[in-house]
Amino acid sequence: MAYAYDDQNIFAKILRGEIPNDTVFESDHALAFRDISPAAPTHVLVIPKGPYVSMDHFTQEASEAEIVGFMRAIGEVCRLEGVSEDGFRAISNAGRNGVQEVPHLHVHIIGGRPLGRMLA
Ligand code: D5M
Repeated sequence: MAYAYDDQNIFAKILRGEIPNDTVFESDHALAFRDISPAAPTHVLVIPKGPYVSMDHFTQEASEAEIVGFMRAIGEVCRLEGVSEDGFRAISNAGRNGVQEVPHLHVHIIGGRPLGRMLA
């Protein structure tokens, strides 16, 4: 499947510095910032700096350095936010069925309170 990336999406604009964000962590390959509408005391979005729509797209087309950099950023955020010990949830919504609002790959890191079971 070919993926069309829309470079006018809001996270692309954040990466270009066109709109502000509350940055938690940044590296060569990833940016992490607070979700504008937090679902829990910790709610951080981790995004790759490259133009990828979803986890599927990313793991097909990104370099190993980008993939490693992105995954390491997720761990860094968990440690910086202090959610490693009590636990957290990492979610990446994709496409229509996944109800993805912003078509730039992002992982939600949610924690800081008991989250309950979630499989739907
Ligand atoms: O969720 C997209 C998430 O992105 C949603 O939780 C709101 C968040 N969002 C949207 N705009 C911004 C800005 N400007 N800053 C921070 N967070 C934002 P999904 O349904 O997974 O696509």
